[in-house]
Amino acid sequence: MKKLLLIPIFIFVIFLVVIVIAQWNVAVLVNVVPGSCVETDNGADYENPGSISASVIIPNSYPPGTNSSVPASADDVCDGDVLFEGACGNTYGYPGLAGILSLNCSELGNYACQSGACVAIQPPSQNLTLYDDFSSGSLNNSLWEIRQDVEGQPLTDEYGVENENGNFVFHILKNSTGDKRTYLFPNRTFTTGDKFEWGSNLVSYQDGFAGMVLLTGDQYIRIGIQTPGILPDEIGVWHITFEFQQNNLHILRQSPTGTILIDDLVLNQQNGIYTLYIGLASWGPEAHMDFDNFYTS
Ligand SMILES: [Ca+2]
Ligand SMILES: [Ca+2]
Ligand SMILES: [Ca+2]
Repeated sequence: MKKLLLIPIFIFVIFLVVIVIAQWNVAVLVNVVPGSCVETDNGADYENPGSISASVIIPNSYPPGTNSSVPASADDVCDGDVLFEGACGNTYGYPGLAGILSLNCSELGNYACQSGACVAIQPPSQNLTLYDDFSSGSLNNSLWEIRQDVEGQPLTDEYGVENENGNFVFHILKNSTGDKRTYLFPNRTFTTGDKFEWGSNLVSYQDGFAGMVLLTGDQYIRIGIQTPGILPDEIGVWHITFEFQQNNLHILRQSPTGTILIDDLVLNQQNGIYTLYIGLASWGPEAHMDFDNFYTS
């Protein structure tokens, strides 16, 4: 009986390895009620966070030879740079199998595991140095302040440095009614020649929200980075660059799927002195963004 089971398991594993090219390993493999396995992404799909659920078959100790089934589910999760990915065997012609596979995202090249998927890391522009990646696990008060919007709305329900899937980030979450906003405020000024880059991870949202940057100091501009219906609102890590040029604020946004958006905003003063608020405004029921990997010139 056991030998019979091992053969399809072996074929299933080999088939996965061949089909996705990446170095998947099998963490868990179980027999499921045929056809009961469903998942929200596409099998061994490292690019998209997903979840899997199935009726798992458990042999009964008595009477011998009989089985029970129990419902089970799992989300794709990260442990450091290792992705644990649920996959249904029916995607690969094995409706009676389901597995949790693991993949070290760094083996794909310039990838890291973030929020249940392997995502491409955007290398920082040349000549930039790390400002903060929150790897200390707490907010460095010499580098940052947490601020309300200059318009005075209350702070969001959650904010602070948190470990999200093995990586410390600055986490902002709003999950109650009302218009709430939280910003990270770098304790430094910017002027002509300065650059500031970061990763802005739009994790989830329902209805009204905006990833926002406020330019303050010698000029005041409210800058929407992501917002549904007006600006792109792709889920995932956005790579944002602010470059202060002579009388011009050059903004580059690279979306998770690689779309590049460039904006140039007129700065009225020559070599003005500016500060930045970087954060999230939400007036819908839920919005979650994480900020990480700030680089500066
Ligand atoms: Ca999957
Ligand atoms: Ca996946
Ligand atoms: Ca980090």
